[in-house]
Amino acid sequence: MDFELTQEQRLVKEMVKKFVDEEIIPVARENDMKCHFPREILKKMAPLGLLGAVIPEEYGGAGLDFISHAIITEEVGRGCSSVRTTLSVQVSLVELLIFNWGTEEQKRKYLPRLCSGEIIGCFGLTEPNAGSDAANVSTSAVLKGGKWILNGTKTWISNAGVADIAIVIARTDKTKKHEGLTAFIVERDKVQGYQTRDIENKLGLRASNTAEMIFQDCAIPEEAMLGGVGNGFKLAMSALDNGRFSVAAGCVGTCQACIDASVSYARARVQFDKPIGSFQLVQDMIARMVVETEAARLLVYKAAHVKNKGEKSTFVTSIAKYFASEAAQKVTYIALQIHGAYGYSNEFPIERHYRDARVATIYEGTSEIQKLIIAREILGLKAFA
Ligand code: COS
Repeated sequence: MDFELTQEQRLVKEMVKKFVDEEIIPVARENDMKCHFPREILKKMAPLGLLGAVIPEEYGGAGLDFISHAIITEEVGRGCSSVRTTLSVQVSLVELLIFNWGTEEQKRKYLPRLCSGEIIGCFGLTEPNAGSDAANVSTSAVLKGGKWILNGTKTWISNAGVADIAIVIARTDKTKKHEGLTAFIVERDKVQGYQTRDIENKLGLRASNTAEMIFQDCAIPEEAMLGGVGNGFKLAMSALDNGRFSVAAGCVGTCQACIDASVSYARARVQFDKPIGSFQLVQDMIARMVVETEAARLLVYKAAHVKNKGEKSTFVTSIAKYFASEAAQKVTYIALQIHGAYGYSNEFPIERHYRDARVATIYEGTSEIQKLIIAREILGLKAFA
């Protein structure tokens, strides 16, 4: 076991840290206030390889390993969870899904354009009645005259309102539950009967896009199917194995941002004639933040290690996602406490991190779902059949 980063991973960290400090952090507050989706930042990330870190170079990616992917995602999360969410969807849910399940033609068609930022992707699984019960999808896909006809509504889909392509999980067989689902790639500007409606007034992630997708007799080509008829549920779960990893890495970044801000605040803020960082109760808070963050980071790296070996990573990923997203709740809470009233205003970034972190224990599978996945692996017993 080697806890040292490789030379390549260190260089990646240095490069992305500089990018985040110079290009993401200075505009994060304003983008949050204006609910502005920062497409211009994505354009700058692409040439650095940040939009396709783990995709092989032959498909337009940077060909990096999953530890590097974690480092990039953590650093972006340190700057802004809205940008990190967009990145997580683009790389972990869309690109890796096409890379792992697509035909050679689909990979060549979409991956270089996704990695270069020419197109943005989204992943449509969740529906009004299919959240934690992901197999309960009712959006239908029926093959008629050589076209798949989609009907139904997806909700809470990150990037949907700004995405050029959407991976959509739909029901192709009503007589089956899990095996009745299939995935499709929908190209927005090539179809009719597909609309999106932005979800406004979110607690956090205000500079990211979240939308509903509405399909009404939307005809897509037969070859738009991804990964085989009946494989939609497995494909969605494998996407979440990567999406949850990315959320976990982003949460480590949020935690690190809170530590950095709290340390400098606790050194500078004087009360009772002393920097508040010299009080033991504040030191207790700093120590708890550091331990939570370090443990979360190591769990993310462990999941990355399993992914680098090409092994199934559901179990370790759920552990990392559960721990890191819960850590982000605790750490943002403590950071706000250290900042006192100043933390309650957006004059300091803590207020934004506090709001942005909240969704991390909910999206891409709640903490409760992660615990069911972890426990059933150990027990060999499922909570529900
Ligand atoms: N990769 C590949 N295949 C997987 C898989 C994975 N990570 N997880 C499950 N599968 C397969 C199983 O192997 C099983 O196939 P077989 O019948 O051939 O063995 C099939 O998929 C059904 O799996 P399972 O029995 O685990 O399905 P459940 O309905 O019990 O799934 C949970 C339960 C709760 C784990 C699942 O529905 C889930 O993760 N829900 C949360 C959804 C979510 O995170 N939504 C967030 C928004 S999406 S961005």
